[in-house]
Amino acid sequence: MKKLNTTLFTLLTGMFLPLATMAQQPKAAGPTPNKYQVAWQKMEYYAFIHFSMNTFTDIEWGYGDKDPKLFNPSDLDCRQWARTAKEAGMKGIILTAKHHDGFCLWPSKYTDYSVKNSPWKNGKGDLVKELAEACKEYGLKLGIYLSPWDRNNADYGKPEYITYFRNQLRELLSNYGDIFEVWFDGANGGTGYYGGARETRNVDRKTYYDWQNTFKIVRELQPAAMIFSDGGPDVRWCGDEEGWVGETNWSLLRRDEVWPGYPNYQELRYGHENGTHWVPAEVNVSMRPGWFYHQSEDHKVKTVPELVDIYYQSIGRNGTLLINFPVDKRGLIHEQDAENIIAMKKTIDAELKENLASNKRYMASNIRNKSSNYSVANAFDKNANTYWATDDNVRQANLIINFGEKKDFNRFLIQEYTPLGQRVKSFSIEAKTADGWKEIAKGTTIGYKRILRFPTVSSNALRLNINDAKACPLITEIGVFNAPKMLSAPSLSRNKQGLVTISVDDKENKVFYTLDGTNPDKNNNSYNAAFSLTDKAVVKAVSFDPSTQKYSPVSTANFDISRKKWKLIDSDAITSDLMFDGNPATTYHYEIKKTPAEITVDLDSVVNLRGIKYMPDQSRYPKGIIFGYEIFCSTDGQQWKKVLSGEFSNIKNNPLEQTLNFPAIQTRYIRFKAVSTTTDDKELGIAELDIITE
Ligand code: FUL
Ligand code: CA
Repeated sequence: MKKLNTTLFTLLTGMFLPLATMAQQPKAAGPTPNKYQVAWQKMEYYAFIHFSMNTFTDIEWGYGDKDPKLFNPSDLDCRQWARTAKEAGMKGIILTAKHHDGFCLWPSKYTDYSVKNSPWKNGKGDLVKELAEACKEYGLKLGIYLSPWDRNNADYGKPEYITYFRNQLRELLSNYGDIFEVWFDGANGGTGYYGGARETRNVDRKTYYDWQNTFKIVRELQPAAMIFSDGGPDVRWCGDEEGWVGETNWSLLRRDEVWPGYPNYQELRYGHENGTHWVPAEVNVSMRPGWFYHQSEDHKVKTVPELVDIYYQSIGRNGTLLINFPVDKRGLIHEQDAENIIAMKKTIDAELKENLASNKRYMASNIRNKSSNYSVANAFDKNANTYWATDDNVRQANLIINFGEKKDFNRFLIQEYTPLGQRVKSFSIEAKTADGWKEIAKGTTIGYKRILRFPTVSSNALRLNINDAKACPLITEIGVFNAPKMLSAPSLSRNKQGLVTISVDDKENKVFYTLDGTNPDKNNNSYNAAFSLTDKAVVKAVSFDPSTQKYSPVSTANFDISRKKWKLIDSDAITSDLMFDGNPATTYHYEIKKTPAEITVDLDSVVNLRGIKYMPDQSRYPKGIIFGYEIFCSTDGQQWKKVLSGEFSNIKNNPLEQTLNFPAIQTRYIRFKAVSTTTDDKELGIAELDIITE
């Protein structure tokens, strides 16, 4: 009997204890992620590869008519892609198995328009397979991009194409192991080759693809895979291709209102607060302006500070980050792209290295049922399954972290326990000062992860205020960090008026400069505001972190005589000053009235000229780049002397600033003749024009 009693007791408590804790457990609030979405979000950061026929034809959107023989990488190495992604801290790679031009990187049974008719590996290659193997070797997951739009296929626009599309989807989801994400682009329909028809085919983006039945194929063959499109169903587009998602970012969406090609796509940047489904945002952005490789963009690889901003504007705003590598004609990630992305990863690791808030004294305004199951310590234990929670009725709460001594900090990281929904609508953080609590920064939504950046604060304590929430807040992780200052070389520019501006990436650093050619340090001129420099001078500048006494690399600018009084002759365009403003991003567009076009500049006084600097239009689709040129000089604007002629040999592929040198000549007027241009635009696009004097 006694035995039975104990057994009964154990049985009963065994039944009731979990029930008792369960009763305390918060209920889900609104839509919640499924377990695959939870696992996917933890990947945070993965690579995109755009590589296909377009790589060889130097375009972004292939028409679908190019010969498969053009696809011929010389040194293709998927292991180099995987190694780079791994070193950059990424967790997977998504490949453009088929882009809009319809060319397939795997030997699809259903078309001849694929690698099997290319010279690469004598038509025996399978790029999806090679990448799948490389990913496996490096412990990365594989995803595929299969463009719904197919500008090669003769049936595009007809019902038959849907069968073709689904057959290809089946091939990709059956033969290459686990697929973590299937990427369906929103660009659909338009002009194309279409098996030779060469016409425009528009489709009803909402109905043509019968998406629901296409999604079923993914569920059947790869149940764990995320389906990406403008409106999910599992992952949504972030609404831009620049590398950011809204500061307010709900992982919720009124999903039934959105479809691939959705016109109000800007909403996707913020999600829908009253969304009906869990559809988190993914931020897709390329290392370069284009998605595909173009040699002409070799000098436009995103810099480390730009990539760091992208990190905070995506992962730091409740998004995942999908960074694209435009693999080059060799079949490799370009060295510069690899270097910058790895440096970005190292920078972020250093910025978020030591959590100053762990193992400190905490005090919360409310703890759920006063239970240790929901204690504040749960928000500092690095365990994604435990969290600090409040009582159900709470919508405002605060938590104080007492550092025990003065600490410097400039980053705040916070995560919600999203398996029970996204709740917080507004929060702020404060630092304790001699005059009480002072606000440092604030935010709206949190979600899976939110990171705030702010100027360095020195304080003994930090207070987090949850100011509004849809339901009681559940906070799974909090971090406070002191990111080291970014010490990248300053950038220097001088405008037409002769004002020199020195800018640095980290505004908390000090800047020092010299005008005599020596390397600057903290004993030299300290830069506080733009200064006037009308003479010819070499300006050298450094950025300096007072807390570590470290310097950035030195930047040097050779400014010649000021362009203040320069005038463009034969043109009344005020915008001509755009080529004298020291800003590469602004361009003067000179309308070509007669060919060859020429522009004449009056320097206002006679100088001893020995060179010219010309920077073509730096925009993504530059206009009127000068190829063949002639330079003339004159002291009176009547008598001209030709001083140089030639070609800017690689300017189309590499549109950098060009420098021309010639024996010194006295001149007041310069005539720059465009003997030929790289395209037959009706204008010349000149970003900057400058001179070199003796
Ligand atoms: C876009 C496409 O049209 C681009 O070519 C690229 O694939 C990008 C990721 O998505 O919508
Ligand atoms: Ca300019």
